[in-house]
Amino acid sequence: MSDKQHAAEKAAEKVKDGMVLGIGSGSTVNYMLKKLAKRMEEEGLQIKGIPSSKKTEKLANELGIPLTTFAENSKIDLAIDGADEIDEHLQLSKGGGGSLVREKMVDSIADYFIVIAGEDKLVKSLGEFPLPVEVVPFGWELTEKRLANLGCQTALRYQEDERFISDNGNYIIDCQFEIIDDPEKLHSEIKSLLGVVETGLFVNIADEVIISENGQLRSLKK
Ligand code: ABF
Repeated sequence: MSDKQHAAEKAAEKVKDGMVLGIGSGSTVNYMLKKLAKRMEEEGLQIKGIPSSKKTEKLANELGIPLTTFAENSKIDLAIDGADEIDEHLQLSKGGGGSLVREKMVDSIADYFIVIAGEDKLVKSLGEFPLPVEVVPFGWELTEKRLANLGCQTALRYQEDERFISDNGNYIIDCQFEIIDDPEKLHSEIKSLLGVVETGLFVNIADEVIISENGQLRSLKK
């Protein structure tokens, strides 16, 4: 079993009967969903999920996991999501899969948010992975210049030769900074730029990180 599957299955064990679960996105979360579906079948566990992407919604439907919306539930008991980078203060860089806006809306409202990953996602400082920033398509060229003025190399995201379009109908600009030594400050600076919808910096949102390294589980908490 891979490290990410190991961490994902451990997190799936933390889901309790009756919970409203925020479901992240990505391959690590997919392992968690499969384990959860198994628990629901074997133990009769009942939950309702709020998915953070259309891809997650599709997989949950295929696995028979009941879903709900913010219209029906304004509260999430537990959210479980992956990340692209995790620093020692539990600050995250996310959005490599392009779902950062919905992920942040889901993860930040949860009473408790667990990040799941293999050890390879742990970093001393964020920034090696280009920071995804979701922007409004209108005038994206201007927004890109504003981002570049903060001192990063920018690249509009493409997928199969087409501009990548997020689940919200927006573009993603990946921003390569040399190092992100103050995620909170950088997030505020980027958020204040006209045309920016959201950044992939998840600052002070994670409550716990479950990491697996060579089959050994570790939990990092705030
Ligand atoms: C989502 O999926 C993201 O925010 C992150 O970009 C990515 C992690 O993917 P994986 O679990 O496939 O490494 O959680």
